[in-house]
Amino acid sequence: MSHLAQHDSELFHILGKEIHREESTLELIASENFTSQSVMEMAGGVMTNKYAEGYPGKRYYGGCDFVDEAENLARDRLSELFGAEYTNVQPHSGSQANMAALMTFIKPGDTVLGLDLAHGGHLTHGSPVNFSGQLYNFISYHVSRETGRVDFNEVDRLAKEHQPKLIICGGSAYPRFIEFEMFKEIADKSNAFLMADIAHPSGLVAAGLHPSPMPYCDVVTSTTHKTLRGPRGGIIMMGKDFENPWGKIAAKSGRVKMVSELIDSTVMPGIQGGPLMHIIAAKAVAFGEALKPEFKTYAKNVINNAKSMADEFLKLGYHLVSDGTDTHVMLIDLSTKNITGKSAEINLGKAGITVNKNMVPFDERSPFVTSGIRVGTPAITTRGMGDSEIRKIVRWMNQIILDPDNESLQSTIKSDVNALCSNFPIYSH
Ligand code: DSN
Repeated sequence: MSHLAQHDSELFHILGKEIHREESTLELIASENFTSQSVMEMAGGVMTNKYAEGYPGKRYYGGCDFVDEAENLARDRLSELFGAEYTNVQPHSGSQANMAALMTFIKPGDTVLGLDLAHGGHLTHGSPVNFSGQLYNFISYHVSRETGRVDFNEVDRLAKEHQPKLIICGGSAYPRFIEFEMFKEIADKSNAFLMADIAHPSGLVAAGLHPSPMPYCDVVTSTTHKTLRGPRGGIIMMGKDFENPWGKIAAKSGRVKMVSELIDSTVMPGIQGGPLMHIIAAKAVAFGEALKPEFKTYAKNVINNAKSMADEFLKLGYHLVSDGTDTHVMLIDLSTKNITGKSAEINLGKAGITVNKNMVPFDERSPFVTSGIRVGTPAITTRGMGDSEIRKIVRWMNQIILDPDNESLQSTIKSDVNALCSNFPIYSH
């Protein structure tokens, strides 16, 4: 740090402001978290210097002995964490993990079912502004208006009608357990591959507190920086590897290639070049942390805190999509509160409470305005906050949502937020 201060005071100053922001505000964005200092040390370390295109033992560059050790450790720990026979730790992000999985299992133009973005899905699950919606024929399924949960009658009907090659389950704003078993039944009936995107609940899955996709899904993708609390990045896994059904032959041996080999080559050289070895090594650190018993306690606290948060919002008369949560995330429909998601995000931000505006199912507003906000507990739980802090935070949020233009209220709450945060420091120095 002193080097940065000495050699680039401009960036050092910007970094200082970001550290202060993270320490002094309440991070309720459901996809964010605070990594350990060990993870950051590895992510900021010398492995950033190394080119290592290829995979351990089969690189296109010399000098890879130690990055090979780090990548092997990352893969082994990840396999142990999720009970996965195959893992790939190289995707730079969740979107690249999804791109690699889709490009391995299906061809451009093929039909895929994915959860609509406004109903909790993700850009890479078929949004028309994303590669997924542009390369493949995505058909969206939705949540039911009554329950806020995936409408399996619709998924079943769409699968029969469109005979998809692949179905994606999971998303970025789905507060309930992903129903892998139900999706598997439907995928089997239409002979479709089943892909799970567990970017959001992966830490809860790792802790055994959310059902595992491994017995049901052909391929599973995730990010590493949300509930899993690692560095920013992506991963791909398979519970069981299998002979590829497309008859692709390995050039040298003449044998049929396994799907794992196809995924590996889709990631590199298919869509990525040099892997980020510092990040892969930092993923290994995070997976090691997630294998410890303390991580299970953390994940349990994340869910308990989300339940307290949901309970307090419901008591105050808010409409939560699906009426609550099983996980770390809640989607709050503000359409009866006379405020847009955009205005709530801005005004809560002025009081030091960070959330993101989010479309809600059947939203009539645009994604830039929205009728809802998404909130989550992974980051504040890492700080050590619990039930009483959570209820206090929700009451502050309620005051601001009911009186969004009251600047003096925002500034009073901001001081309270600062005081609360100072009792729960993230990094000790
Ligand atoms: N942007 C992520 C999220 O906030 O959930 C998903 O990619």
